Amino acid sequence: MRSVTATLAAPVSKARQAFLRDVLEGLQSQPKRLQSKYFYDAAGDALFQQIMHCPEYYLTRCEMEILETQSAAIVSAIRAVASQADLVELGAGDASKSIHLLREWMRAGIGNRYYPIDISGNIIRHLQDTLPEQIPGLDVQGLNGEYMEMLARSGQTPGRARVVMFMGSSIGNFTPEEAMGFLSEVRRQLRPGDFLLIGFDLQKNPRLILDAYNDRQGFTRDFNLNLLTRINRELDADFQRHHFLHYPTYDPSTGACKSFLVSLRDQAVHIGGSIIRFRKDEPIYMEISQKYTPDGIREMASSCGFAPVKNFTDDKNWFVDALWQA
Ligand code: AVJ
Repeated sequence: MRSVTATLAAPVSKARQAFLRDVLEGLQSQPKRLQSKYFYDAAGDALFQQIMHCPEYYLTRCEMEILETQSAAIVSAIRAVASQADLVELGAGDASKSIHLLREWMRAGIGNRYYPIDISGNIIRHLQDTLPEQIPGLDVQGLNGEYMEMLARSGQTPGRARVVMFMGSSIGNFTPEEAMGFLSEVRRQLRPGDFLLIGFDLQKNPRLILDAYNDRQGFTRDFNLNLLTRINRELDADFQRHHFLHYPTYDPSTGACKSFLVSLRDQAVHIGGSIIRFRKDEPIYMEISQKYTPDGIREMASSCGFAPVKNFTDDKNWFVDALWQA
């Protein structure tokens, strides 16, 4: 039985097809690029956990400080306008930061429904299992899928406002133009009076930013190289990781923090039946983590149809959770 199934072609899932299409399209463009949303397979999830514990990666600690110390203030700013509301979180992850807000949310009696949205089914199952125990009375309605589709699915309960959370500087993985398109789309799904709570990493000493994406232990390098390993495994490819150099950059004049993998030699790589050629020193653009200024954040709000309500920052002023109203 085993040998029979082994000779059958592996089922070509829709997800694999989309992954292959995106990878080939990206590597056949000029300049070559890959999409950072594919970083997060099981190994990528584990590496991102390691990154979050690195001394150089300040983002998580800054936002944790904001939510630990200012969740009550965030909830009262919302409560001042909306007496009852549902919470929706885009890219909820393990919710280790959001849990502080959820506690205040329940305490304030503003609502008990929480819709965590995540592309990882494992994450959603985990939240569904653990959160109701940690926060008695919380009604967790996990949604596994793409942000916009699931946001539409979460729907609007008549008589209740919605508060959409998009934390952790996930918005940074869009270019400013892409971010504008994405947030305008979120706005279209909301009604006047609804809220968006969104995390932005701020422009600061360029050295600090570059170090955060170039940790000494090499987790960020492995996080980038892991996508090549994932492509090898899932798309029948033959990348050799040691023939690529991880090259992180930060441009303080634009706030663009970009990472590249640079080919160390002329080489050809087979991917799902296609051949991709690399010249020595040719880069693959892997990820952007855009950094913003307070002015840039305000401008982003108004060009996407939101009114800024209040900014919540950490003690060092390195990170902002901005509360906007539709
Ligand atoms: C998960 C998107 C917030 O861009 O800072 C960390 C991902 N990339 N180190 C970020 C990441 C390299 C991270 N976000």
